[in-house]
Amino acid sequence: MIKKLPLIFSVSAVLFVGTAIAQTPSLKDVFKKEFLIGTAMNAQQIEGKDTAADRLIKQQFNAVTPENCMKAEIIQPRWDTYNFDLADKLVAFAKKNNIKINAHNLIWHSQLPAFMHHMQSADSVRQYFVNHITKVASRYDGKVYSWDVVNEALNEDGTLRKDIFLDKLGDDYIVEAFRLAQKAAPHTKLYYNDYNIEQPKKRAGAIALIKKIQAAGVRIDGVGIQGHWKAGNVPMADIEESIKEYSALGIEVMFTELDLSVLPNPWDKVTADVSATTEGSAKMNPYTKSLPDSMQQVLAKSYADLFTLFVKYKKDISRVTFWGVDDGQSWLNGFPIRGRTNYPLLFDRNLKPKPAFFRVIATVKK
Ligand code: 9MR
Repeated sequence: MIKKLPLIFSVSAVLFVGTAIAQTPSLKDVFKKEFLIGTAMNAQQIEGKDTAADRLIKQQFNAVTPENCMKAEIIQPRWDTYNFDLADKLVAFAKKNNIKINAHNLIWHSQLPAFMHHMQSADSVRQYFVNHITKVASRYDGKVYSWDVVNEALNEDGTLRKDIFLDKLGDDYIVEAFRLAQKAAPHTKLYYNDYNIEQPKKRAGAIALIKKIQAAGVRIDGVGIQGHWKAGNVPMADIEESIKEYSALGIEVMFTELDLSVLPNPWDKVTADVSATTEGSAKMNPYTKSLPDSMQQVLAKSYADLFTLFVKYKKDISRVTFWGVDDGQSWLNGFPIRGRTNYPLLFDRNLKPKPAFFRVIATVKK
Protein backbone atom coordinates (compact mmCIF):
# COMPACT_ATOMS: atom_id res chain seq x y z
CA MET A 1 0.00 0.00 0.00
CA ILE A 2 2.63 2.44 1.13
CA LYS A 3 4.81 1.47 -1.82
CA LYS A 4 2.02 2.31 -4.21
CA LEU A 5 1.55 5.81 -2.92
CA PRO A 6 4.20 7.53 -5.04
CA LEU A 7 2.70 5.94 -8.15
CA ILE A 8 -0.78 7.17 -7.27
CA PHE A 9 0.72 10.58 -6.56
CA SER A 10 2.59 10.76 -9.82
CA VAL A 11 -0.41 9.63 -11.87
CA SER A 12 -2.56 12.33 -10.35
CA ALA A 13 0.26 14.85 -10.78
CA VAL A 14 0.48 13.99 -14.47
CA LEU A 15 -3.28 14.26 -14.79
CA PHE A 16 -3.20 17.62 -13.05
CA VAL A 17 -0.43 19.00 -15.26
CA GLY A 18 -2.13 17.63 -18.36
CA THR A 19 -5.40 19.28 -17.41
CA ALA A 20 -3.66 22.56 -16.65
CA ILE A 21 -2.07 22.64 -20.13
CA ALA A 22 -5.31 21.67 -21.81
CA GLN A 23 -7.07 24.41 -19.90
CA THR A 24 -4.71 27.21 -20.97
CA PRO A 25 -6.86 29.27 -23.29
CA SER A 26 -5.67 29.79 -26.83
CA LEU A 27 -5.27 33.38 -28.02
CA LYS A 28 -6.15 32.50 -31.60
CA ASP A 29 -9.38 30.80 -30.49
CA VAL A 30 -10.38 33.46 -27.99
CA PHE A 31 -9.90 36.23 -30.59
CA LYS A 32 -11.19 34.17 -33.53
CA LYS A 33 -14.02 36.58 -34.30
CA GLU A 34 -11.93 39.69 -33.61
CA PHE A 35 -8.61 39.51 -35.49
CA LEU A 36 -5.70 37.24 -36.31
CA ILE A 37 -3.17 36.72 -33.52
CA GLY A 38 0.42 36.51 -34.67
CA THR A 39 3.95 36.03 -33.43
CA ALA A 40 7.39 36.62 -34.86
CA MET A 41 9.31 33.39 -35.49
CA ASN A 42 13.09 33.24 -35.22
CA ALA A 43 15.46 30.90 -37.06
CA GLN A 44 15.58 28.28 -34.27
CA GLN A 45 11.81 27.98 -34.27
CA ILE A 46 11.60 27.83 -38.05
CA GLU A 47 14.30 25.13 -38.10
CA GLY A 48 12.22 23.11 -35.62
CA LYS A 49 15.04 23.28 -33.04
CA ASP A 50 12.79 24.78 -30.40
CA THR A 51 10.04 22.21 -30.19
CA ALA A 52 8.44 23.61 -27.04
CA ALA A 53 8.06 27.03 -28.65
CA ASP A 54 6.75 25.41 -31.84
CA ARG A 55 4.09 23.60 -29.84
CA LEU A 56 3.06 26.86 -28.24
CA ILE A 57 2.99 28.63 -31.62
CA LYS A 58 0.61 26.00 -33.03
CA GLN A 59 -1.58 26.24 -29.95
CA GLN A 60 -1.72 30.03 -29.64
CA PHE A 61 -1.19 31.75 -33.00
CA ASN A 62 -2.78 31.75 -36.46
CA ALA A 63 -0.34 34.20 -38.03
CA VAL A 64 3.45 34.40 -38.10
CA THR A 65 6.00 36.95 -39.26
CA PRO A 66 9.59 35.83 -39.87
CA GLU A 67 11.71 37.86 -37.44
CA ASN A 68 14.68 37.99 -39.82
CA CYS A 69 14.82 35.26 -42.46
CA MET A 70 13.00 37.07 -45.26
CA LYS A 71 14.97 40.27 -44.89
CA ALA A 72 17.14 41.28 -47.84
CA GLU A 73 20.56 40.55 -46.29
CA ILE A 74 19.50 36.95 -45.67
CA ILE A 75 17.39 36.22 -48.71
CA GLN A 76 19.74 37.89 -51.24
CA PRO A 77 23.15 37.76 -49.54
CA ARG A 78 25.05 38.31 -52.79
CA TRP A 79 24.05 40.14 -55.95
CA ASP A 80 21.44 38.02 -57.71
CA THR A 81 22.19 35.04 -55.44
CA TYR A 82 19.26 34.06 -53.29
CA ASN A 83 18.95 31.91 -50.19
CA PHE A 84 15.39 30.78 -49.74
CA ASP A 85 16.10 27.89 -47.33
CA LEU A 86 14.62 29.25 -44.12
CA ALA A 87 11.84 31.14 -45.85
CA ASP A 88 10.77 27.95 -47.64
CA LYS A 89 10.82 26.07 -44.31
CA LEU A 90 8.61 28.71 -42.80
CA VAL A 91 6.17 28.39 -45.69
CA ALA A 92 6.02 24.62 -45.17
CA PHE A 93 5.51 24.98 -41.38
CA ALA A 94 2.74 27.53 -41.87
CA LYS A 95 0.98 25.49 -44.55
CA LYS A 96 1.04 22.35 -42.44
CA ASN A 97 -0.38 24.16 -39.44
CA ASN A 98 -2.85 26.41 -41.23
CA ILE A 99 -1.06 29.61 -40.20
CA LYS A 100 -0.97 32.80 -42.27
CA ILE A 101 2.43 34.30 -43.04
CA ASN A 102 3.05 38.02 -43.08
CA ALA A 103 6.29 38.19 -45.04
CA HIS A 104 8.71 40.81 -43.73
CA ASN A 105 9.98 42.69 -45.71
CA LEU A 106 10.84 43.72 -49.27
CA ILE A 107 12.28 47.24 -49.00
CA TRP A 108 13.96 48.53 -45.83
CA HIS A 109 17.03 50.70 -45.28
CA SER A 110 18.28 48.31 -42.58
CA GLN A 111 19.63 44.75 -42.85
CA LEU A 112 20.49 45.34 -46.49
CA PRO A 113 22.93 42.95 -48.20
CA ALA A 114 26.58 44.00 -47.78
CA PHE A 115 26.92 44.63 -51.52
CA MET A 116 24.38 47.49 -51.22
CA HIS A 117 26.37 49.42 -48.66
CA HIS A 118 28.73 51.19 -51.01
CA MET A 119 26.59 51.17 -54.11
CA GLN A 120 26.93 54.51 -55.86
CA SER A 121 25.17 54.14 -59.17
CA ALA A 122 21.46 54.89 -59.34
CA ASP A 123 21.17 52.33 -62.14
CA SER A 124 22.50 49.55 -59.92
CA VAL A 125 20.18 50.51 -57.07
CA ARG A 126 17.23 50.52 -59.47
CA GLN A 127 18.24 47.13 -60.85
CA TYR A 128 18.50 45.71 -57.33
CA PHE A 129 15.16 47.26 -56.37
CA VAL A 130 13.25 45.86 -59.33
CA ASN A 131 14.91 42.44 -59.25
CA HIS A 132 14.64 41.93 -55.50
CA ILE A 133 10.95 42.80 -55.30
CA THR A 134 10.05 40.86 -58.42
CA LYS A 135 12.02 37.74 -57.64
CA VAL A 136 11.13 37.42 -53.95
CA ALA A 137 7.51 38.54 -54.10
CA SER A 138 6.67 36.35 -57.09
CA ARG A 139 8.26 33.25 -55.53
CA TYR A 140 5.95 33.49 -52.54
CA ASP A 141 2.81 34.76 -54.24
CA GLY A 142 -0.15 32.76 -52.97
CA LYS A 143 2.15 31.08 -50.43
CA VAL A 144 2.34 33.98 -48.04
CA TYR A 145 -0.75 35.91 -47.00
CA SER A 146 0.81 39.36 -47.03
CA TRP A 147 4.00 41.39 -47.48
CA ASP A 148 5.39 44.34 -45.60
CA VAL A 149 6.34 45.88 -48.93
CA VAL A 150 8.10 48.89 -47.44
CA ASN A 151 9.32 49.08 -43.84
CA GLU A 152 10.26 52.14 -41.79
CA ALA A 153 10.58 54.71 -44.58
CA LEU A 154 9.57 57.72 -42.48
CA ASN A 155 11.35 60.06 -40.10
CA GLU A 156 9.72 61.09 -36.82
CA ASP A 157 8.58 64.40 -38.35
CA GLY A 158 6.74 62.58 -41.12
CA THR A 159 9.23 63.33 -43.91
CA LEU A 160 10.81 60.53 -45.94
CA ARG A 161 13.92 58.97 -44.43
CA LYS A 162 17.02 59.83 -46.41
CA ASP A 163 18.10 56.30 -47.20
CA ILE A 164 19.72 54.77 -50.26
CA PHE A 165 16.37 54.29 -52.01
CA LEU A 166 15.22 57.89 -51.60
CA ASP A 167 18.67 59.11 -52.48
CA LYS A 168 19.07 57.13 -55.68
CA LEU A 169 15.49 56.55 -56.84
CA GLY A 170 13.72 59.72 -55.73
CA ASP A 171 10.44 60.54 -53.97
CA ASP A 172 8.29 58.05 -55.85
CA TYR A 173 10.23 54.94 -54.88
CA ILE A 174 7.58 53.77 -52.40
CA VAL A 175 4.78 53.96 -54.96
CA GLU A 176 7.06 52.07 -57.34
CA ALA A 177 7.77 49.39 -54.72
CA PHE A 178 4.06 48.77 -54.29
CA ARG A 179 3.52 48.79 -58.08
CA LEU A 180 6.21 46.13 -58.54
CA ALA A 181 4.88 44.06 -55.63
CA GLN A 182 1.35 44.26 -57.00
CA LYS A 183 2.57 42.90 -60.31
CA ALA A 184 4.72 40.16 -58.79
CA ALA A 185 2.27 39.10 -56.09
CA PRO A 186 -1.30 39.63 -57.27
CA HIS A 187 -2.65 37.16 -54.68
CA THR A 188 -0.86 38.68 -51.70
CA LYS A 189 -1.92 41.56 -49.48
CA LEU A 190 0.43 44.53 -49.52
CA TYR A 191 1.21 46.61 -46.42
CA TYR A 192 3.23 49.58 -45.25
CA ASN A 193 4.85 48.92 -41.84
CA ASP A 194 6.54 51.36 -39.43
CA TYR A 195 7.07 52.27 -35.77
CA ASN A 196 5.73 55.38 -34.02
CA ILE A 197 3.22 55.99 -36.81
CA GLU A 198 0.57 56.41 -34.15
CA GLN A 199 2.37 59.67 -33.24
CA PRO A 200 0.69 62.73 -34.86
CA LYS A 201 3.52 64.01 -37.10
CA LYS A 202 4.71 60.63 -38.27
CA ARG A 203 1.10 59.51 -38.69
CA ALA A 204 0.43 62.50 -40.97
CA GLY A 205 3.43 61.44 -43.04
CA ALA A 206 2.17 57.87 -43.27
CA ILE A 207 -1.31 59.02 -44.28
CA ALA A 208 0.15 61.24 -47.00
CA LEU A 209 2.20 58.29 -48.23
CA ILE A 210 -0.78 55.93 -48.31
CA LYS A 211 -2.89 58.52 -50.13
CA LYS A 212 -0.13 58.99 -52.67
CA ILE A 213 -0.02 55.24 -53.38
CA GLN A 214 -3.81 55.14 -53.69
CA ALA A 215 -3.89 58.24 -55.94
CA ALA A 216 -1.41 56.53 -58.29
CA GLY A 217 -3.94 53.71 -58.69
CA VAL A 218 -1.61 51.26 -56.96
CA ARG A 219 -2.85 48.70 -54.44
CA ILE A 220 -2.11 49.04 -50.75
CA ASP A 221 -4.19 46.83 -48.46
CA GLY A 222 -3.11 47.85 -45.01
CA VAL A 223 -0.88 49.61 -42.57
CA GLY A 224 1.13 48.03 -39.77
CA ILE A 225 1.69 50.01 -36.59
CA GLN A 226 4.60 48.15 -35.00
CA GLY A 227 3.75 48.78 -31.34
CA HIS A 228 7.12 48.79 -29.55
CA TRP A 229 5.90 50.63 -26.48
CA LYS A 230 6.62 50.87 -22.75
CA ALA A 231 4.56 49.15 -20.08
CA GLY A 232 2.78 51.81 -18.04
CA ASN A 233 3.23 54.41 -20.76
CA VAL A 234 1.33 53.28 -23.83
CA PRO A 235 0.10 56.18 -26.00
CA MET A 236 -3.54 55.05 -25.90
CA ALA A 237 -5.16 58.25 -27.25
CA ASP A 238 -2.77 58.41 -30.22
CA ILE A 239 -3.37 54.74 -30.95
CA GLU A 240 -7.15 55.17 -30.94
CA GLU A 241 -6.93 58.23 -33.20
CA SER A 242 -4.63 56.30 -35.53
CA ILE A 243 -7.03 53.39 -35.84
CA LYS A 244 -9.76 55.84 -36.85
CA GLU A 245 -7.66 57.82 -39.30
CA TYR A 246 -5.99 54.86 -41.01
CA SER A 247 -9.18 52.85 -41.34
CA ALA A 248 -10.88 55.93 -42.85
CA LEU A 249 -8.48 55.44 -45.80
CA GLY A 250 -10.24 52.15 -46.54
CA ILE A 251 -7.33 49.92 -45.52
CA GLU A 252 -6.73 47.30 -42.82
CA VAL A 253 -5.07 48.40 -39.61
CA MET A 254 -2.68 46.01 -37.88
CA PHE A 255 -0.45 45.97 -34.83
CA THR A 256 2.52 44.10 -36.17
CA GLU A 257 5.42 43.93 -33.69
CA LEU A 258 3.78 44.34 -30.31
CA ASP A 259 5.92 44.26 -27.18
CA LEU A 260 5.93 46.40 -24.03
CA SER A 261 9.33 47.00 -22.47
CA VAL A 262 9.49 47.08 -18.67
CA LEU A 263 13.08 48.41 -18.56
CA PRO A 264 14.39 51.97 -18.40
CA ASN A 265 15.47 53.43 -21.72
CA PRO A 266 18.79 55.31 -21.71
CA TRP A 267 17.46 57.65 -24.38
CA ASP A 268 14.90 58.97 -21.91
CA LYS A 269 17.71 60.24 -19.67
CA VAL A 270 19.44 63.59 -19.88
CA THR A 271 22.83 62.00 -19.39
CA ALA A 272 23.18 59.75 -22.36
CA ASP A 273 25.81 57.37 -21.11
CA VAL A 274 24.51 56.05 -17.78
CA SER A 275 24.76 52.54 -19.11
CA ALA A 276 28.54 52.74 -19.29
CA THR A 277 29.06 52.88 -15.51
CA THR A 278 28.62 49.92 -13.16
CA GLU A 279 26.01 51.80 -11.19
CA GLY A 280 24.32 52.72 -14.46
CA SER A 281 24.28 49.11 -15.64
CA ALA A 282 22.58 47.89 -12.48
CA LYS A 283 20.03 50.67 -12.71
CA MET A 284 19.42 49.92 -16.34
CA ASN A 285 18.96 46.18 -15.74
CA PRO A 286 16.98 46.00 -12.50
CA TYR A 287 15.14 42.68 -12.87
CA THR A 288 17.83 40.12 -13.64
CA LYS A 289 16.25 37.39 -11.49
CA SER A 290 12.53 37.95 -11.96
CA LEU A 291 9.94 40.63 -12.56
CA PRO A 292 8.50 41.98 -9.30
CA ASP A 293 4.78 41.58 -8.91
CA SER A 294 4.18 45.34 -8.98
CA MET A 295 5.75 45.57 -12.47
CA GLN A 296 3.99 42.38 -13.55
CA GLN A 297 0.73 44.18 -12.77
CA VAL A 298 1.77 47.33 -14.65
CA LEU A 299 2.54 45.18 -17.69
CA ALA A 300 -0.75 43.29 -17.35
CA LYS A 301 -2.76 46.51 -17.08
CA SER A 302 -1.13 48.03 -20.17
CA TYR A 303 -1.86 44.88 -22.17
CA ALA A 304 -5.45 44.82 -20.87
CA ASP A 305 -5.97 48.48 -21.86
CA LEU A 306 -4.55 47.85 -25.31
CA PHE A 307 -6.63 44.76 -26.03
CA THR A 308 -9.78 46.45 -24.72
CA LEU A 309 -9.14 49.13 -27.34
CA PHE A 310 -8.34 46.57 -30.05
CA VAL A 311 -11.57 44.69 -29.35
CA LYS A 312 -13.53 47.95 -29.51
CA TYR A 313 -12.15 48.51 -33.01
CA LYS A 314 -12.19 44.89 -34.12
CA LYS A 315 -13.96 45.74 -37.38
CA ASP A 316 -10.97 47.88 -38.40
CA ILE A 317 -8.16 45.70 -37.06
CA SER A 318 -7.22 42.58 -39.00
CA ARG A 319 -4.21 41.32 -37.00
CA VAL A 320 -2.30 41.77 -33.78
CA THR A 321 1.20 40.24 -33.85
CA PHE A 322 3.59 39.95 -30.91
CA TRP A 323 7.28 40.43 -31.66
CA GLY A 324 8.27 37.02 -30.33
CA VAL A 325 6.75 34.05 -28.56
CA ASP A 326 8.29 34.46 -25.11
CA ASP A 327 10.37 36.89 -23.08
CA GLY A 328 13.58 34.95 -23.72
CA GLN A 329 13.23 35.44 -27.49
CA SER A 330 12.68 39.18 -27.40
CA TRP A 331 15.05 41.56 -29.21
CA LEU A 332 14.51 43.87 -26.22
CA ASN A 333 16.96 41.79 -24.16
CA GLY A 334 19.65 43.15 -26.47
CA PHE A 335 18.38 46.61 -27.40
CA PRO A 336 19.11 49.44 -26.76
CA ILE A 337 21.58 47.94 -24.27
CA ARG A 338 22.96 44.45 -24.71
CA GLY A 339 22.62 41.68 -22.17
CA ARG A 340 19.58 42.87 -20.21
CA THR A 341 16.64 40.84 -18.92
CA ASN A 342 13.38 42.22 -20.27
CA TYR A 343 9.82 40.89 -19.91
CA PRO A 344 7.81 42.41 -22.76
CA LEU A 345 5.61 39.52 -23.96
CA LEU A 346 2.73 37.36 -22.71
CA PHE A 347 4.75 34.16 -22.12
CA ASP A 348 7.69 33.94 -19.74
CA ARG A 349 11.06 32.29 -20.37
CA ASN A 350 9.59 28.90 -19.47
CA LEU A 351 6.77 29.48 -21.97
CA LYS A 352 4.25 29.86 -19.15
CA PRO A 353 1.46 32.41 -19.60
CA LYS A 354 1.99 35.51 -17.45
CA PRO A 355 -0.69 37.54 -15.64
CA ALA A 356 -0.79 39.81 -18.71
CA PHE A 357 -1.89 36.81 -20.81
CA PHE A 358 -4.96 36.22 -18.65
CA ARG A 359 -5.84 39.92 -18.63
CA VAL A 360 -5.66 39.93 -22.44
CA ILE A 361 -7.90 36.87 -22.66
CA ALA A 362 -10.41 38.54 -20.33
CA THR A 363 -10.90 41.51 -22.69
CA VAL A 364 -13.16 39.40 -24.90
CA LYS A 365 -16.67 39.07 -23.56
CA LYS A 366 -18.16 35.92 -25.03
O1 9MR B 1 13.80 41.34 -33.95
C1 9MR B 1 14.73 41.63 -34.97
C2 9MR B 1 16.15 41.36 -34.49
O2 9MR B 1 16.34 39.98 -34.28
C3 9MR B 1 17.15 41.91 -35.47
O3 9MR B 1 18.44 41.81 -34.92
C4 9MR B 1 16.83 43.35 -35.78
C5 9MR B 1 17.83 43.93 -36.76
O4 9MR B 1 17.48 45.19 -37.19
O5 9MR B 1 15.53 43.45 -36.30
C6 9MR B 1 14.57 43.09 -35.37
O6 9MR B 1 13.26 43.27 -35.87
C7 9MR B 1 12.91 44.61 -36.24
C8 9MR B 1 11.91 44.51 -37.37
O7 9MR B 1 12.42 43.76 -38.42
C9 9MR B 1 11.51 45.89 -37.86
N1 9MR B 1 11.04 46.73 -36.77
C10 9MR B 1 11.90 46.78 -35.59
C11 9MR B 1 12.22 45.37 -35.12
C12 9MR B 1 13.02 45.42 -33.83
O8 9MR B 1 14.26 45.99 -34.08
